[in-house]
Amino acid sequence: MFGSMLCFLSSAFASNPIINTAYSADPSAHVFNDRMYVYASHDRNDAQEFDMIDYHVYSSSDLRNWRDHGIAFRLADSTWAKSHLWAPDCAYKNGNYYLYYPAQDASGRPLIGVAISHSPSGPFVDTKGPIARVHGIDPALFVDDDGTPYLIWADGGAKIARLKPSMKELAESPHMIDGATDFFEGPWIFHRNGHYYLTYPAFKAGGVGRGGHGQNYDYAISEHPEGPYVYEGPFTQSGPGGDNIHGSQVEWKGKWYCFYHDFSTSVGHENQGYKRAVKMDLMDFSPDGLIRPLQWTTSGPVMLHPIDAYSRIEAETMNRTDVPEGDHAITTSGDSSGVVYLGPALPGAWVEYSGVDLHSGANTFYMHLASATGGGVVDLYLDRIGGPVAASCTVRYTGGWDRWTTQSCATHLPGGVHDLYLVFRGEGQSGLLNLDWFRFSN
Ligand code: FUB
Repeated sequence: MFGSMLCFLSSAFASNPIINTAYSADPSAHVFNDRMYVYASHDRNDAQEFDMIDYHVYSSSDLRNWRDHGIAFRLADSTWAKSHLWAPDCAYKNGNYYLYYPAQDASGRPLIGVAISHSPSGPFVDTKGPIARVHGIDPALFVDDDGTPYLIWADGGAKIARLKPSMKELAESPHMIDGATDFFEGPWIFHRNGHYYLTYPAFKAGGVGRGGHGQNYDYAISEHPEGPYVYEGPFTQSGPGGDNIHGSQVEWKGKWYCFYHDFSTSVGHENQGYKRAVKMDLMDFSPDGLIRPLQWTTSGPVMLHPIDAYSRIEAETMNRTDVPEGDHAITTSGDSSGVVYLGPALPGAWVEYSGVDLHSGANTFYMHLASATGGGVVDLYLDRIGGPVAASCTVRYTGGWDRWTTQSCATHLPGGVHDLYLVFRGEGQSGLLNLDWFRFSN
């Protein structure tokens, strides 16, 4: 097992991709209730094309550990969509969160629907029918400082229209945005220092195509959200694995971040072109407001604050696990009551929680878990796997995969802030345990 940990160790401290429990793409990021939320496309492990069927929502308070909130909306939840749940976005208005999703209807037309929730993480309930007068894909919502909402989407160019306060109807006829030179898809608007920025994946000389030249990620600037915009050119381009790039830009606590996807975790896999990975990096602007070339990193941005080990930590809020389809990967699941948990944990799977503050030390480790098998052993490592095991906790049978119980074990962990790794050990190819949450005490 540890032989194959070597590549993991060499990338210690990495936080990109930010989503590891599944392939993901097209991140639309928003700050809601002092957390960063990401609404992303979900590329299935067995994807043969972009024929997606559901969305997960992700969020983080520290920009290092990301919570997978589970399935927030399914194709089957739509009143009209039949296939291809592509790049989504979300907006808040008057106590409701509105999920905008593009999909194909029964005739194969690309249209855009709206689903509503009282929570930014869903689940979202569909409103009847797609938005009238909108044909296209890749909806993005821009709410201006005065509260005016705009819907932007891709339909042979970047289109825009104001929305009515209902957030489900256009307040004006859609029109093409002027100045989006080389536009391909995935428009996004943000406002900074009095300027409106339109960003979008763009045609690149040589064309788009698998194994081809990929896309540029271009931008243009205007004094009004609806344009006209002045084209500025690319600030980055599609990354490892080529093909498309698509994302969003958002400010939080005085810093600007760019979310995007690449194909770095599926290079060499069958159908890699449909298996993407969401990343984020710090953005930089010149004094005159131009976007400086985006530096892709594996480290990602600085973690905003440590996690309190003495508080309940949702097991599905992690920095990393092995890449999707990796031998040591772990994913998330949800039960019928809406509880999202980590699991089933297979022997050899590992998960990393970054920046866990153990205060003066920890003498007890509590896990809220379920196991229909022997449960195996959870080994705890601090700061790296491969060094001494910090603690080993034996898990007991709980009576079933949905029989949740809290089990504890004695630990003698030092104080301070550490990266915590849980490694699952035991016999049982159908899984050792499901882990809902954990915490420590002194
Ligand atoms: O994820 C499916 C499609 O691929 C998106 O809608 C496009 O923007 C491209 O990223």
